[in-house]
This record gives sequence, structure tokens and C-alpha cells, in this order.
Amino acid sequence: MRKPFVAGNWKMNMTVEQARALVADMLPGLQAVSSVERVICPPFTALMAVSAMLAGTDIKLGAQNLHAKASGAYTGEVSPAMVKEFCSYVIIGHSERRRDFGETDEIVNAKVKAAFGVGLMPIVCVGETLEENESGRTTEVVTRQVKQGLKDLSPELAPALVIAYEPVWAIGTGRASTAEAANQVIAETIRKPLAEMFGKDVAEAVRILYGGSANAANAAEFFGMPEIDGALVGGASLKAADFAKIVAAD
Ligand code: G2H
Repeated sequence: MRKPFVAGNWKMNMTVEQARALVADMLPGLQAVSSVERVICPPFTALMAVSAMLAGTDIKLGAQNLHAKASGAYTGEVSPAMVKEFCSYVIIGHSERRRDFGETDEIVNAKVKAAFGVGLMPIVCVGETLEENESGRTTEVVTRQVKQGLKDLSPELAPALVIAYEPVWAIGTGRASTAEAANQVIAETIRKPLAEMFGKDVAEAVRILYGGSANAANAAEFFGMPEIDGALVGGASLKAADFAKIVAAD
């Protein structure tokens, strides 16, 4: 059985002071649902403050990115070991990073390996754009992202992966995918290639999330689907009551 998983991706929001207030607000609601793995992913600058607030709870911390290299002349970047000082998880290959920062499947692959190298668990994001969706290329694109992004990963590490299926056209638009459509893409273009790469048992162990305008009103529908194990939540994770409701729905 896969443990349900809900992560909040705060993106580039929240100063330290705002982060402290938001976490204080959502903590009681999140602590009430221990059957779900709950992860908060603030910006780097708020990790230390949020980490202190989560100490002694079973709520985990995640970062939104990392650099694949261990150290060196990479101005403005944060290494895997630096992320590991505070976090259990790290989001890798979010579509905003693919689109705005040129992250390729090869870079995603290097980051996934670098994360595992320091004991961080990656939340790997995949998903097709509107144009790819409308031209019938969803299967081809998402399968490629899975196969290239996880290429040559050890089958011993693979069960710890979390994968988020985030159709790009649904992100921040208020226009979520239907639960049925997301379930089908996850089964055919994520779990199936995982089975081909790592075997059926590994494919069955990997948690796969839906992301893209997930909210308190639609979460239960997604979580009712057999292939969907939770959600990666953006906008709605910035509202304490909404995020707690989403967690409670899983
Ligand atoms: C997708 C999601 C979180 P939102 O990016 O990763 O954001 O829920 O705001 O669409």
C-alpha cells in the first residue's frame, strides 16, 4: 500500500515572517492527519525558520530546487548537501523551471541522482504543455520525461521516488485536469514506463501525485482515483485552511 502524499509548493512566495505566520496557522490542521505524508516546500530563504517550527512534528520539509553539482563556482545556486541540512524532499523539474530556466530531461536526471546521492527524496515533475496536449502528444512527451529524467537510476532507489503529473495547461490557471484523464495519463505514461524500467513491484511502490490547480473543492475527486496517491499543490497551499482541507481529503 502506498502512503498518501500531499506537498505544498509555495513557489516564490512568503518572506520569513509570512512563512512563520502561515505555518503557525496550518500546523494544527496538518498534524491532525498523520495517515497522509505531509510536506511543505517553502523558498530557500524560509527553510531554516520553517524547519525549526516543524521540529518534533512528523511534517516534512522540501526544497523547490537544487543544483546537481556538490560545490563550486555556481553563483546563486544551492547544493544537494545544503538542501539536505534542512529538507527530506526536493522538487525537481517543475515545469516552471523547465520553461523559464531551461531545465532539460538531462538536467533533471542529474539532479535526481544528486538528490539521492545525499539522501534527499526527489519529487519529480512531468507534464505536457497545452500545445502538446492538443496535438495528441501527451503520451510521447510524458513518457520521454519519465524515461530520460530517471535514466540509469538504481532500481534500489527508485521506490523512494515521488512523481508529480502536472499538465502545464492546468498550472495556476484554475483549470484542473479531470480526475479520470489524470488517472489515465498516470497509468499509461508514468506507471507503465516505470514498470518497464524498474519492474512491476517498483512501479507499484512509487507515489504519483496530481498537480495543477488542485484545491479544496476538487482534491477528493483526484484522491479517489486508483493511480493517484496525492497532490502537489501550489496556490491553494498558501491558504492554511484550504491546504489542511486538501490533506484531510487524501
Ligand atoms: C502546479 C501546482 C504546484 P498550482 O505548479 O506545483 O501549482 O496548484 O498553483 O497550479
